[in-house]
Order: sequence, then C-alpha cells, then structure tokens
Amino acid sequence: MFDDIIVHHGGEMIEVLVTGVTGQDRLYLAEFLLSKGYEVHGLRRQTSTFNTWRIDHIYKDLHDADTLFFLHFGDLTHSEEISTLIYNLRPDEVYHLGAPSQVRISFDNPTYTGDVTGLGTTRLLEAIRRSGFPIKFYQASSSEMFGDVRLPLNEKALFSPRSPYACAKVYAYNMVRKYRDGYGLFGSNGILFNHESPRRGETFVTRKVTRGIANILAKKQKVLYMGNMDASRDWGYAPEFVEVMWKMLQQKKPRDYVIGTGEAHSVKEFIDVAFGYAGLDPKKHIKIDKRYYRPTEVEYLVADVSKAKRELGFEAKIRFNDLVKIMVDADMRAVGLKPVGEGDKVLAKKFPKRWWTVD
Ligand code: NAP
Ligand code: F7E
Repeated sequence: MFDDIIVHHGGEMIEVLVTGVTGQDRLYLAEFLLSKGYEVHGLRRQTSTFNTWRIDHIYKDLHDADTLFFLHFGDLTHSEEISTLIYNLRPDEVYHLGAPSQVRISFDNPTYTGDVTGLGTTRLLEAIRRSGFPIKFYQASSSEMFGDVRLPLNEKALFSPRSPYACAKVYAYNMVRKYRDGYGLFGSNGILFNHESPRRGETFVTRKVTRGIANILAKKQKVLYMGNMDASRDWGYAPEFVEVMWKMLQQKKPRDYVIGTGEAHSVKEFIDVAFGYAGLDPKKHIKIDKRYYRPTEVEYLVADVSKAKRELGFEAKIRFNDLVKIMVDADMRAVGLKPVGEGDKVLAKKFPKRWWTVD
C-alpha cells in the first residue's frame, strides 16, 4: 500500500484520464485514484444499452458539486476524438488500459486488435506529443509479449509474441519507448503478468472456473468445458497491481517494470484447488472442448519481480491459494450462496484498510 505518498501538488487537483472504464483494472484504478483525491475521467465507448453497471457505485450525478468522476465517449480507433479529449482535458496522468484483452479472441479479430491495441496507443501518444502538455503516461503492457519461455522473466528478457494480441502489445510497448527516448515523454510500461479478481471478465480462465463452481453449487450448471489445462500462469490479485501502476508514474524517471507474484501454477492446479475449496470433485464436472485451444499457445509464464521490489517496494501479498479462495467466495456470494469464508478472512487480515469495495 502506498498511502504515504501525497498526490496533490501546487494545491491543485490532479486530473487523470483512464482509457476505458468498464474493465477490471480500470474499475479498481478509478476507485484507487478517487480514494487518493484525484479527479478521474474515464473514456468509454458508445453503446446503445447501459454497460456501466460495474461503476454504478462510484458514479454520481454530474450536477453534484462534489463529483470527481466523469465519463467521456470516445473510441481508441478515432484519432480526432482522442486528440480533442487530451487537448480539452489536459490531464496530468493518462493510464492507458483500453484494449480488447482476450488473447483467444485476438486470433479471430487480428486487424481490430492491431488497430485498437497497437495504433490506439500511438494515437494517444501522438495526441499528447502534439498537445505539448507534460502528461505522464502509463502503458498496460503484458507478459504475453514474452511468449513461451520457461524461465523467470524480467525487463531484459526478449519478446517473442505468440498471438495477435501479444504482437499488438509489443508494438505499443515499443512506441512508448520511442516517444520516451525521442520526445522526452514521461512514459512507463507496466509489464503485468495475469492478475485476477472477482471483477475479472467471465471468459478468462480463473473467473470461468470460480463462476462455474458457483453455478454448479447453485444447480444452474453441471459441466464446465475447458481448454488447455496444462498451461501455467503467474496469477496475482488485481487491486495490488493497479496500485503499482500509479506508483510507476510517481517515480522521478519513467521506467519499465515487470509485475507478478513470482510463482507459476497450472490451470489444472487452479481447478483442483478451487473445486476442493468448494467441496466439489472436478472429475465429475470438467470436460475438454478443443475450441478453447489456441493456434499458438503460451504454455508457461512466471515473473522475476526483482526490479519492482527494489525500486517500487512491490511484493505481492496475495498468493495463489488465497486468490482462489477470494474468487470462489465472491462467486458463491454472487449466486446467493453463503461463501466458505476463508477468502474473506484473508482479505480482512491482509488489507485491513481497503480502498476498494468488496465484491
Ligand atoms: P478488460 O477487463 O478486458 O477491459 C478491457 C477494456 O478495454 C474494456 O473496458 C473495454 O471497453 C476497453 N476497450 C476495448 N476496445 C476499446 C476501444 N476501441 N476503445 C476504448 N476502449 C476499449 O481488461 P483488464 O483485465 O482490465 O486489462 C486492462 C489492460 O491491461 C488491457 O490493456 C489489458 O490488455 C492489459 N493487461 C491485462 C492483464 C490482466 O491480467 N488483466 C495483464 C497484462 C496486461 P468495453 O467495456 O466497452 O468493451
Ligand atoms: O488464459 C488456458 C489458456 O484467457 C490463461 C489477459 O488478461 O493475461 C490474460 O491472458 C490460460 C491460457 O488469460 C481455458 O489457453 C484453458 O493458457 O485466462 P486466460 P491469458 O491468455 O493468459 C495476460 C497477461 C493478458 O495480457 C491478457 O490480456 O488458460 N485455458 N482453458 C483457458 N483460457 C480460457 N480463457 N478459457 C478456457 O476455457
């Protein structure tokens, strides 16, 4: 936790723009920045139906005098909208989290992925450069950029992307570095390994499993169809990861950082621990559906977080077993069941002063 750092400078409110606002990280980040006294502006795409239910608890009527949270329509594929927003808002910090983030789906939508995730980043960087404003920029880079390497990965490791998603992220990562070197932009890449929470999208593997368990217990579902259960990931807890995004932009110099827990576990282990915690036998409920396999898979990823530990004081508090329990408890609660409760106890013990709302 970084409660010690003061966020107001020169007596003025610090304004930030967070691209997208409905995703897992954006929501935690918005809550975190609001708790720090920032004025937060979120970029959202135009939709015909309401899609902001996830932010209802922090959204107030615009006419309330104490409102610090604002939403703006805009799409990362539109240069003009992005430039106008940057120019009109003149934010102090931009957290660029907006991207179609499902790796499997990026194989079906490679050009859209490149446009939003790759070029969308360049649109933002160019808008900042042209504005001439001294805006700090956080880029949501990803461990997927490394590809399939069976060693702990740090900031010096080479990239070997294995999906359209990862290729687009490598392009965006490099553009941030070019704008930093060429134009003096304060731009940092956070190379984040998988981070999860009860707010994780329902199609990502961890949430798919914990939600599936809750549905099985609630007798709404019997079978859970899974893809490659041998793949391993370094899974951390999202609220801790968004705090460190902010911390990166409070450093004297912009740098790139790998963030993870330093432990890898397989999908099969996740399933076994989660089902066991909920008192279920996975053999009775799990089936394989090869449609969830990827044309090129990343089988193993684990972080070496030495630099972030040394320079940012980052060390993940929530490890694999606790993460599983937190997520299963939350999904049981979501379907109206009484949670097992160990996840809730972990949260109360490790984060007595939480800035995020309990799911
Ligand atoms: P997420 O829940 O999938 O959220 C993605 C967000 O991007 C959504 O709010 C989405 O808006 C927005 N978006 C997509 N296309 C857009 C467009 N054309 N214009 C504006 N917004 C658009 O992702 P997350 O897990 O919070 O991750 C946040 C960022 O970190 C992403 O860039 C992701 O690639 C990166 N990342 C995530 C992880 C992880 O483990 N979570 C790890 C490394 C990096 P809609 O709601 O309108 O679709
Ligand atoms: O898959 C395997 C799957 O979709 C994890 C994104 O936030 O983190 C995320 O990308 C692993 C893969 O996340 C199913 O094949 C097995 O090996 O939860 P995932 P991801 O692909 O690691 C990175 C860091 C990002 O940057 C991304 O934006 O699990 N797996 N069975 C499955 N995956 C899914 N989704 N569904 C299955 O049924």
